[in-house]
Amino acid sequence: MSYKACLFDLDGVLVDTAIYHFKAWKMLGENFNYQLTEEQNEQLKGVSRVESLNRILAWASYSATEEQKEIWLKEKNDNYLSLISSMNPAEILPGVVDFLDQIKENGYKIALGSASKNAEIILEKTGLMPWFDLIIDGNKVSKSKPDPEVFLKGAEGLGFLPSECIVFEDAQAGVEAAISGGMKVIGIGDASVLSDADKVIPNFVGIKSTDLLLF
Ligand code: B16
Ligand code: MG
Repeated sequence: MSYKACLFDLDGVLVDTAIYHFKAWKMLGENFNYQLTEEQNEQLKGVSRVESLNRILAWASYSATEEQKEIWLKEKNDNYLSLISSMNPAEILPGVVDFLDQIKENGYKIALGSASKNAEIILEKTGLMPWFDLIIDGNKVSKSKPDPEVFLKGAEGLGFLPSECIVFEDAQAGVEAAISGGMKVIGIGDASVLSDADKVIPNFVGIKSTDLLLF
């Protein structure tokens, strides 16, 4: 298959913002005396903000009104925004810039497919924006991963069939989204967690655009 486009998840693939999400959710948990663990935070990767809050409240066995949830969603995001306010290009994950340079030079189109509503801020702060032909983020979709909407909109927006796109994802929900969208998916991280992906690589170090022909 000759691929025409690469669709990248953001958090955990291009930058590591999971640590900031974790800190911001932990701060929020103090409101209802709940201590979020790192293992639980793993299960929030790729999951939307609303769904993340619902999961945390369920773990805490805390039932909140819709009004209270709105207040807490804003509070969590305010905490998160202040934590990411000093992000910079040094926080781009290893090998990413070299790989983006190579695929751009070789004519592949590049899109973002992220659940985050803060994706554009992060791309600006880290200087990653110029590589992207299209941004599909949490503001542009109504269904979150594992629904394939974010990646299908990416393929359609670039003018390609799903089968012409390769998705790079670090979360199980995102891997499922790519598969149900009919796309090839490369997992970034731990092969035992991302076992449904077509291939798993630990990161982009040493990955070349010619590897796209082998995936
Ligand atoms: P926000 P991704 C996801 O981004 C994160 O992995 C997930 O932890 C977060 O809850 C979600 O974005 C929503 O983020 O609160 O910034 O809208 O991995 O899909 O790039
Ligand atoms: Mg991710």
